[in-house]
Amino acid sequence: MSKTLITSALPYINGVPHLGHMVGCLLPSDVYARYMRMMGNDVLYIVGTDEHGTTSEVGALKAGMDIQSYCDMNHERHYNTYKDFGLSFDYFGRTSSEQNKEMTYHIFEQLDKNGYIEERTVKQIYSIDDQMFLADRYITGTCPHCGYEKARGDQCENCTQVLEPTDLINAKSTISGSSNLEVRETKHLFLNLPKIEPLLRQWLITKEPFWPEVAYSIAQKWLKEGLQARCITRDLKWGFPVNKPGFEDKVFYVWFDAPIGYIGITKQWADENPKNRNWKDWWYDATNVRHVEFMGKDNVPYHSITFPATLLGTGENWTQVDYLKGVSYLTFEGGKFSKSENRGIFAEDAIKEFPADYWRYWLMSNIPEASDTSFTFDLFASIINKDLNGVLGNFVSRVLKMTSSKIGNEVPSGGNLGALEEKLITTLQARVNDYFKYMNELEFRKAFAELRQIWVEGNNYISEAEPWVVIKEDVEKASQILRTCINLIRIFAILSAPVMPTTSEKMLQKLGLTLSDIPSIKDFNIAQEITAIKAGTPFEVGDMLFERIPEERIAELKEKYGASK
Ligand code: B3M
Ligand code: ZN
Repeated sequence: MSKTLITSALPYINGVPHLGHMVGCLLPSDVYARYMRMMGNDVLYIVGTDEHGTTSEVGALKAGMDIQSYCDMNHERHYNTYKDFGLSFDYFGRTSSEQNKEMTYHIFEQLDKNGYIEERTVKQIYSIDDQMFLADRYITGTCPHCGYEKARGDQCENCTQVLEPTDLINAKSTISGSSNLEVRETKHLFLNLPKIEPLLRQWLITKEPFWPEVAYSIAQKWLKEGLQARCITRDLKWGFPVNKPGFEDKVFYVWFDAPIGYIGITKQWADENPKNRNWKDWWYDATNVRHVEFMGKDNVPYHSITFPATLLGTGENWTQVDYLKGVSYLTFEGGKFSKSENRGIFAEDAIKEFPADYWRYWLMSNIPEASDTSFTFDLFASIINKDLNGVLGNFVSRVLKMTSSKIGNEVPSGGNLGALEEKLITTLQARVNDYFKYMNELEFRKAFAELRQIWVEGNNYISEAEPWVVIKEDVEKASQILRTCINLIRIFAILSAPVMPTTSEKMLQKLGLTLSDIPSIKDFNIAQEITAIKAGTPFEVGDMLFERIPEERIAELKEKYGASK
């Protein structure tokens, strides 16, 4: 069985996840993990919180908590939110774990031993009013490359250029707003990227045909502009103390230990069950592992350049990323999500408004793949109403209600499949093949457009077959049509499971089935699946799968979440 290692970018512990985060890495990684499991692969799906850095220090300060309790509390909060969204990770860990410390130390030692670490005295920005060295992202100013005025000290989100804080023009502290900053000298450790570059180029060439454009082009842009050594230590208290004499009072930079966190978290997972699990099977001298990473596009440079270079520099055989799914930005009603301005819908609130599957389906079928996409409540409601309630929900309730009232609450017997069903089988098989093809290629928009078409085929079939007319003259034939439709419900449930796991269970439940009864979908053969449920099987009509979102509700939501701000 081939092994698929799936990782989602690790959300910052202090951040409040909004729909953009959900669609940028968490949801697509889950959908893919579910799909790959159903395809019969051995899947390990890892997520967790990214806990170090000044963002956490500042977050704890604002919350009036010590940093450890602050992280413990927020870790729990992230975990619950993602569980509510139906994420099926195998382990949800933390970058601050002992296991990650061990990994970080080991990797650093190898890099140092191989001559890829250098000491440099650097000038760093010290905020006199805040009484601290300012972490990169707590300094904003004008980007020297594109002139964007709100560039952060670590990266310009406008042109994605990675920056050093001293590059910024008119810098100020975002903690206090003070521009009373001075440059002080301090000694730091640097990862010598130019020295690793030849290895990196060699490695990257092997990825070209497999990476989506958005990821590959960002990596290439970086290489073209020339790599520079990156500082991997910070003058902070919160983080892993540097394991090198003379640097013990510094900590590793959050972006050094965060991606190592994928490995550290895997070790957390393995440590919970050491008999059956071995982190090395996935990460170290591992064979037959395909590693797929999911992230927002601003994270691409770290995952396509810095982290691979870090691993290459160890000289050891670490599992590298095979496919990097970089996702563009989701905007909110054409603007930015902002917690402080109460603008946009955040994951914790979203789930109180509608069930997870509504969000999962909307977000995945509108995922910003080629370019940025805007979430609007109008679009959201229209898709829920048309695709989910209209196409899928109505088909299910119409079929079950009709069968129940005309024939009874058991799958009807009678009649063999005819020409219309042959046509249905051919059309559906072609669509299913395309759906799987797009899922394999991680082309989610195309995949879910195809899934929708699959549901539409069900509606087309019942309209053409007209069981309500046929039944007046030929009960046998009408029974066969309805039995076929009930089998379509099962097929739709299975195919929808990666994106709408709860709805899928609900659909199967109506037929006395559950997802765990479904064998691998690897060779999904419609001709066989269409007769899988036999005559005589009891079913329940039950509730409607979805609720229509009325106009008034849309207006209410827009108001509540600052859509017109
Ligand atoms: N925490 C950035 C982010 O959440 C960062 C990702 C780390 S992935 C190893 O966007
Ligand atoms: Zn810029």
